Amino acid sequence: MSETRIVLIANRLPVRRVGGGWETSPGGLVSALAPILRERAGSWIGWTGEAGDAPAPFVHDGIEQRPVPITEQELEDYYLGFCNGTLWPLYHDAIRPPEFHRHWWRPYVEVNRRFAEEAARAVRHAEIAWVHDYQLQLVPAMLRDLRVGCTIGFYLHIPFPPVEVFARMPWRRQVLEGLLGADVLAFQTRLGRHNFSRAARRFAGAGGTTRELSFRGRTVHLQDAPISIDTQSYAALARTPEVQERARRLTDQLGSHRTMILGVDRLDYTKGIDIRLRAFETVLQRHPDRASDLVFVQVAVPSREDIDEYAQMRTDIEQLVGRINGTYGRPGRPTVEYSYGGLPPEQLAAYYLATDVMCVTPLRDGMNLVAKEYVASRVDNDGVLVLSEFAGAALELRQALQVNPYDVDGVSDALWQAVELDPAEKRRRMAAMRRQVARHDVFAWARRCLEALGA
Ligand code: GDG
Repeated sequence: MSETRIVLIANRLPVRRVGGGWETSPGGLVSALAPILRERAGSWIGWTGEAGDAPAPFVHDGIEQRPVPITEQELEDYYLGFCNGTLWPLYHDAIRPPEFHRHWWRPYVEVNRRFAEEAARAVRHAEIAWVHDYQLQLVPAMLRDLRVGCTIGFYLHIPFPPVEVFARMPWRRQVLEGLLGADVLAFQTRLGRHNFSRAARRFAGAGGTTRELSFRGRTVHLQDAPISIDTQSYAALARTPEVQERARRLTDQLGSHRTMILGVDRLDYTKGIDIRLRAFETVLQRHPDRASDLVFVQVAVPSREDIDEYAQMRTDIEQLVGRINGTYGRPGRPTVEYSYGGLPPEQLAAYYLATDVMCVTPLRDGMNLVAKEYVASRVDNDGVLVLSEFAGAALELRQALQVNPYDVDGVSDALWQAVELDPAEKRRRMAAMRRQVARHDVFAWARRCLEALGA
């Protein structure tokens, strides 16, 4: 790799305000890119998480942070509205009806322009601007129009939907033209890349193939690059005496004779939390004599609570938990242990390590890092992963018990199969999946993306 300077543009900065200062937000993307940006004197452009005026650029942990301001009203219309009420459901197979409002679209354009202008101030000729995710799809073309002469990359973290679904969007041409401003567009999966290529040819007049499009006299390269995790650090955390002790304590608390099934997700309708609970209820109905041997732990991380849809979903899930516990649990011994809130990383690692079965059942998911983190944490080669075939991760984690999350009976069968799986078979499957995530970690992902950008 050469040492070309990189400017990363994402909705959020990799830091958050704590007291009077800033602290780095945890996460795979930040840990993979921070060393690269630091080495190459790079910058990160993004929002601080607080509405209103933005602070002046500052350096944190060796990386220049360039905050972009977002107003309260824009948060409503750009972020909760267009990003999460229009694009998020549309790109996840329209599993909730996307809403199309012109008063959401306009702020999306304005905020994208602000990010592009900030990028143009930060990046110079022959350097690389790397734009991330669905909040900023117009930035590549806007930045190109500002004629900086940099190389422009774009990475989409969520799925790109089939052309029939994408076709509904009133601003489909503008979004495609925005993306086609990039030199390299990267997707989580081959399917995303193919869907995009079709949409670009159908609605934006691009020519070419699923690998390379020609658009307004330029070539746009399409790539699939499945994102991953810092595998080593998950494995190392799982090996610490502290996490091992926490895992033992958790097993004791839940009852060491009970088989633990775990779900960990942002509380989002794409994640299929309700379906897996109904599948678990079906297991209990079919095997009532085993009900006291099973416990389902669901960690639901609060997300987008200001959107009605999400508040309603929380109520529905909590009712379902109540129903299952009312039928199969007893006071002080619930069958579903549900918590609404996040866990500190060491506790999450202990949950991964203690659980017998990990249940990941999104109806559609760009990748799903939780599935990979679980595998990376199983340094004992134990545990079973039940995984939706509609998560990007399913293409790599072939030895998981794969399910169609729309099929409640099928998920229920897989859960039961997981509970009863032969120990040698478990080890064989887990060892194969661990090799996969060890080889294809987030550092390999970053190298692959940056190589395509000539970095
Ligand atoms: C989007 C795409 C794509 C969760 N609960 C806790 C916690 N987490 C962490 C997990 C994981 C992350 O949050 C969730 O990542 P996912 O990939 O599962 O899902 P999204 O948030 O929807 O992410 C997705 C991803 O972008 C990357 O491209 O894979 O498809 O939708 O890292 O560990 N972390 C802690 N406590 C919790 O309770 N500490």
